[in-house]
Amino acid sequence: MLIGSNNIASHNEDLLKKHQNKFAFTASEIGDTEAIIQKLIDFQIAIPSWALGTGGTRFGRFAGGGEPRSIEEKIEDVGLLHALNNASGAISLHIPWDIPQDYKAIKSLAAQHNLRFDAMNSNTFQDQAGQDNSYKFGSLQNVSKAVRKQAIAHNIEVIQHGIELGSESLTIWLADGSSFPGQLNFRKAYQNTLESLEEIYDALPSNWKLFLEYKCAEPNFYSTTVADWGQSYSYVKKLGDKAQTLVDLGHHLPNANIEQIVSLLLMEEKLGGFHFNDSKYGDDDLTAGALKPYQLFLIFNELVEGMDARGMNHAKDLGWMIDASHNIKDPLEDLLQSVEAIMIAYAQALLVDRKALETAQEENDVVKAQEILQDAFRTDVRALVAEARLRSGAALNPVELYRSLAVRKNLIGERGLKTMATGL
Ligand code: LRH
Ligand code: MN
Repeated sequence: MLIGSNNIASHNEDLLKKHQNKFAFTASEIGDTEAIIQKLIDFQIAIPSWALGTGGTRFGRFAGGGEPRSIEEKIEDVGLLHALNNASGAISLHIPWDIPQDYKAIKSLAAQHNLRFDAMNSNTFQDQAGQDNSYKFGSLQNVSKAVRKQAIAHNIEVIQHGIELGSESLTIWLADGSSFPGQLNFRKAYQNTLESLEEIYDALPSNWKLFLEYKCAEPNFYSTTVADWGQSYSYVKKLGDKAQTLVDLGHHLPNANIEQIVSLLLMEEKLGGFHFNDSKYGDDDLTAGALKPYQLFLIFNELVEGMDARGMNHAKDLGWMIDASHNIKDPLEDLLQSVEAIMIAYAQALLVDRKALETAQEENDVVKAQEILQDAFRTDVRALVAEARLRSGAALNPVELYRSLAVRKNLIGERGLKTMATGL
């Protein structure tokens, strides 16, 4: 299903007056509105190819219908999101869930939808049909050299797919670990993983990045071989400049101070990118900003401060990706809400009066410092984010237009009720 500029134009026309009033008020409250809007227009968030269908848990999966049946239909769905918010200009593929059969055709289809290919994701956490060796006891850590060799070869194959598609980064998340004390020799597991990562690192083209994603638990429930930022940091530090850490917001132990981790990794030039989502208990993969919008703001506050301290390009110098799983929401509506929440947190972080905050910090004026931060967080920036969409040819209210065009009903009409997308 395609959303044409005429659909967007008539939608915006209906909402324009109300938007202009809100925008005029917001702009009157905020200085430097133009610079902020340009930054919002430039900011693109990659959509995970594995989160375009209904997710589930071991207790059940409630399919919503009209799910993409192929990589082509996944690209169309991300193209649809991008047409609605002009902020989803990239797709992140997961191999083997999305193996491109015809690179040329896939690249031109993506180009038709103004999409580029962001980080490629390898998968050594599931056994594929006909696979020689099982990853039951891990992949890069495995005591068996044959298993490690197989996992290394898979990652190098994923890099090859990415080179053909114009991607410039590989994300490695390892389920590797143990579920019972005594099961694993931690030192050997670390050494095996490091040596395996070194072989993968050596296969990276010069302009590529390797993102090592950490996770505190699941599917192993006693130890994870890349369990936290410190372990990921120790690997990527040893690997070299092309290796950096990837922060998935749902991969932390309860009450972890993620914004402090982000600040440190950024200062150490070892922050590669993000998997945005939200969670209350574990790796819940819920809509970004749905439960902890203040934490998302505090993370962007550290990002803006740390990136400006290093003169980094906000839009280009880090990997901005969503990683979510939709158990009850329409996957595309959920993704539209996540992008909106991320853009709002970024816009609020751009509002923070950095000079005044620095002065308050230098004077240990704790109350003033909180006032400055919360003034930005409590500023309604939705009209700014909407204005950025309006100026870039997208919809003032993406979810409302998605619904008024009955997109899901149309997709079900095209694809049927029982279709199931590859992924989680
Ligand atoms: C692991 C993870 C990883 C992906 C997978 C789909 O929990 O966050 O980023 O490979 O989800
Ligand atoms: Mn992730």
